Amino acid sequence: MNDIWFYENHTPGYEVRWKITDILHDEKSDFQQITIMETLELGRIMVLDGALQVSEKDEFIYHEMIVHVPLSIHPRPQDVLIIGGGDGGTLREVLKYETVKAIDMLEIDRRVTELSKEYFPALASGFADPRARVTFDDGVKYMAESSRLYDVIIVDSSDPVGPAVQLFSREFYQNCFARLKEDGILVVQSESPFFYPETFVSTYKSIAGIFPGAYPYLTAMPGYISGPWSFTLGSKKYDPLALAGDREAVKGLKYYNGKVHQAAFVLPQYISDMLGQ
Ligand code: SPD
Repeated sequence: MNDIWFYENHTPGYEVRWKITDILHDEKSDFQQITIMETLELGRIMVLDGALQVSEKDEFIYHEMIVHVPLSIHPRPQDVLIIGGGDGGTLREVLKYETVKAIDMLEIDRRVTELSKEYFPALASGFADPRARVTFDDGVKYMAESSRLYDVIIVDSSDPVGPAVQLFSREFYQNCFARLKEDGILVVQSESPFFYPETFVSTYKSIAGIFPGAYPYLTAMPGYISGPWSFTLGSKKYDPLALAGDREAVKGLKYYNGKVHQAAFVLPQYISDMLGQ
């Protein structure tokens, strides 16, 4: 194990490597290759089909930003749906809201959750909570067939390849809109605007074509591709910059706060230009 590296290939001209100190698990599930490794820099990581999904060291940034932005905008989130998010990090953060009564989670790959429970107990701590109802099935099918309504829908997907492709489709976002209450909020992870502008722009345009308000926001994820990482929020009613809830209500966060919330919606000019703003 002296000189083993995990290479993440991003584009034909760009790859990143992380020094591996141990390979803990490697399997082909029904949906994807799942690898769990110890790294020198990021601690323990989970990799799906060669793409880093979570690391012990930086997962708090992604999970706090995908959850606390929409849940701070909604004045009283009670029913929340998570599509994907099998590692449990998003669920863990949603459970911090006392107003939330029920969380449905649709994860396509049962093995991601089973392995997270085994290797990432800090991420998977929410699965035992009675408010969490976890179903291992196709989130796209669920959105097309369900009649349940939600206050907030969070799409915590992997990249738009393999099992996650349909989670980036206009039809899927249309079904999300239909499953939200009249003041509901959708948030999706929408990739790197710098390296994957097509995905970022098409996600924004799809959501902007369906919701009264579409709002991209940014963070920086050290373990992902470099530069900003984006999320896109679709809102039926609320302005994301006019926080209705108590933005400091959730204590003990490591990344998100009210100022980060406001700043995240400020887009650099090259990103605004992509969106025609
Ligand atoms: N390039 C990797 C993007 C992964 C986004 N999803 C992460 C899931 C964490 N719960």
